Amino acid sequence: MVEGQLVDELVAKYCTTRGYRYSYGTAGFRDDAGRLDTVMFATGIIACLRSIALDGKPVGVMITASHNPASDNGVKIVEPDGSMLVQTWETRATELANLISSGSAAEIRRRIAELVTSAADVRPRLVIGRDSRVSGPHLLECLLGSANSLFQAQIKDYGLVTTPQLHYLTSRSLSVDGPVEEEDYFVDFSSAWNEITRLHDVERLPSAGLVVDCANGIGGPKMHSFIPRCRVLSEATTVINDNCADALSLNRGCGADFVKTNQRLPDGIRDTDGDSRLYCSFDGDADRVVFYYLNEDNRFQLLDGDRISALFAYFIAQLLEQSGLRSVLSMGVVQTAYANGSSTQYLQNHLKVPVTCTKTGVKHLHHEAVTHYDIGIYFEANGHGTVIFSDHFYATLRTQTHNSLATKTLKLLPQLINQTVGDAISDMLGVLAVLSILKWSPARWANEFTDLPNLLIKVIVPDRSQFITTDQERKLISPEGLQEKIDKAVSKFHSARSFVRASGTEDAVRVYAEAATQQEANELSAIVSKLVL
Ligand code: 16G
Ligand code: ZN
Repeated sequence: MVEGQLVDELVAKYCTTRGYRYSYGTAGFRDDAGRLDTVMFATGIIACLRSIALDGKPVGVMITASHNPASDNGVKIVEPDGSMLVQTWETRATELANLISSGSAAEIRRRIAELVTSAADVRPRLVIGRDSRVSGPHLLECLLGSANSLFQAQIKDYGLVTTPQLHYLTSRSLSVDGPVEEEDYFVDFSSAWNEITRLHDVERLPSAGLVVDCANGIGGPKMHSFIPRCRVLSEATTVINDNCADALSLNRGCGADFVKTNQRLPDGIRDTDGDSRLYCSFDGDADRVVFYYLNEDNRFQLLDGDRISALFAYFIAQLLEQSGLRSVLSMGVVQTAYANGSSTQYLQNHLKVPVTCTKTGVKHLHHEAVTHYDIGIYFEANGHGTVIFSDHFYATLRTQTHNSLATKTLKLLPQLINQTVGDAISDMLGVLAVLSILKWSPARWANEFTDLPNLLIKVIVPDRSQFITTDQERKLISPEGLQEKIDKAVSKFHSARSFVRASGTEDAVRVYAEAATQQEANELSAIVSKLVL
């Protein structure tokens, strides 16, 4: 039985940000860091209850606001297998945070007592990490305030880690008896890299070096720990924007989101640097990566999530063919409506690989990839994604006695790729391994298809909740009549497509337009933007 007085004391001490409305959205709770104390306290309770409901299995908690400005922060809960929190529990998290934020003292006391006493007599286990934001330690204290005082949780705090590290360490804590350390992450992925590059006699990268922009986030120090363990890369890699001690520089003028949104080089790289190097940018918590290079005219060329999917699909299809497994193992790509139409055409018509479209947000893509394919490749155009391999994939490869180079490579790939969630470091390794094995320069990679010109803009509307979509966000059913008008506008342009959806992370709607020429895409975008206002 929980003492009412204890609850009162804890709420008074840790829930100083009351009166706000909170919502556990696409990527957990996210807000200005100064408004999150109450959310963290509520998240401590929900994470413990989730662990108890799963018989004391380790549940992950990551404190991060990814690519948001340095003054924001956030938190998300990770299932014991490393995947995102199941949806029904997202609702519970939202409800509890709002009750503590706005309920009366008596209501809060009653609800918390109910939750704690109805939980089975199991000691919960939490695996915690945070990114480099200065608000992290204080928010962690608020989370521990409930997890320790109400549940006496068993806690493993990994301190500063990337989001994908936390997902990986959570799933390892489930599968391994005994202590799991951050070192395991470094060892597992660097060993896979060293093995696959040795198998293919890779002695150099197919570009004149690699430059990694770490968004001045937690990816910077992690890359410095990781890269020296990797053969070839240790000599070929330059890490920039790695100053996570300068709190305000996080995601500022650099990082995956900046590069993708502005379609330009981040601070720290000049277009006079054109020297056939390959560049990539992580976001603030290193779960997203996009690549780019400077072409012969020193012009910036982006290689985004669509390109990463296409590269993996090309390579794995070839391996399946060579090992005679193309008809035994199913492989498909999952995209969102933002995927460039050319990439979808390329996958379906050129590579003959099935493509499915889902709603925006990693959990939707992940679910689709797991449900449909033995090898499920999913990337959002913004660089969020990974490749996942089914039990049937592993079982099939175990029965392969004739170990050709292709079969050996297929066996190694799953170890190189963090399957729990998109991971900038491991995705980067995957891309570099494929490029090195194929001996493809960045320009050769870009040559596979030409993107349709497009434009993505944000429009501020009075009420974005009016914009309700269907068909994986490709069509509007509300406001009434708007979709017909968009269709009519689209029909006036060549190879055109446009859709409108409410953002899940900002108070705005997003308008995407794509057409045969940039001028047409811009015109279409202007027409549709006017229609939504
Ligand atoms: C979140 C999602 C990201 C998605 C973005 C869309 C996760 C971990 N993150 O950041 O995948 O692309 O939202 O934002 O799922 P929007 O709804 O504002 O367009
Ligand atoms: Zn992120």
